[in-house]
Amino acid sequence: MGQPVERESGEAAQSELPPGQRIQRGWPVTHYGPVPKFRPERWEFRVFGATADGEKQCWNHDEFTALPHTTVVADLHCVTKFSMLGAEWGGVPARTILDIAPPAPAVTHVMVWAEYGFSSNLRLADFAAERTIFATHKDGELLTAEHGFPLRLVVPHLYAWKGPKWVRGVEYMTADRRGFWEERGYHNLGDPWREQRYSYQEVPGDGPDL
Ligand SMILES: Nc1nc2c(c(=O)[nH]1)N[C@H]1C(S)=C(S)[C@@H](COP(=O)(O)O)O[C@H]1N2
Ligand SMILES: [Mo]
Repeated sequence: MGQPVERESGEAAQSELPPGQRIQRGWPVTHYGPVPKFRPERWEFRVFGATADGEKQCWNHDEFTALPHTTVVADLHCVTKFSMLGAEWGGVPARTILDIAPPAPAVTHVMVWAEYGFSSNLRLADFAAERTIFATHKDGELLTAEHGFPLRLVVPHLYAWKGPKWVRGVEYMTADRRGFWEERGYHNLGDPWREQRYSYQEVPGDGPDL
């Protein structure tokens, strides 16, 4: 797809395979636990923790759906070694959330929370990256339940476990804390171009003590 593009992080061109990955035909479903049922009247997206004004902010489903949308073309790299290339994700950029619900200056990391307490931690810079998106659509179609409807995070430059399906909110944090898979043996940072798959590969500074 298109010409190779230089990226700040040294990330290779979009739709190139990171080391150790192979292309998967179709779109497999990969997650831990059951697929949650979507109840629109109970759904809300919450931003909490170290916000700039100390208040939490909530959007119901109609309000969240009304936020400005954009599209991002990005690959999905599962740590179990399959990749899906060139999907077009539609949704709300993470940067928009940072703009409308700004973090306090001391915030360094975020925890992205999903149904059933699933979570993943990200450095603020990874969350704020230009292509990080809360996706409602893939290739012009609403997400299906098993792929995260009504909302999933896509962090194009990290392994896919860093993008929770069935997202319900973001916690702003002033120190790093491990999320669900990061506590269970996956790398705290998860850069597929550096093959940061497992926590035993971490070097001091990559994450909080296990
Ligand atoms: N809530 C939740 N989100 C999750 C996971 C999970 O276990 N729970 N697994 C992650 C992993 S490991 C991958 S590879 C992708 C898979 O997304 P897909 O099923 O749409 O291909 O979802 C990610 N998001
Ligand atoms: Mo995965």
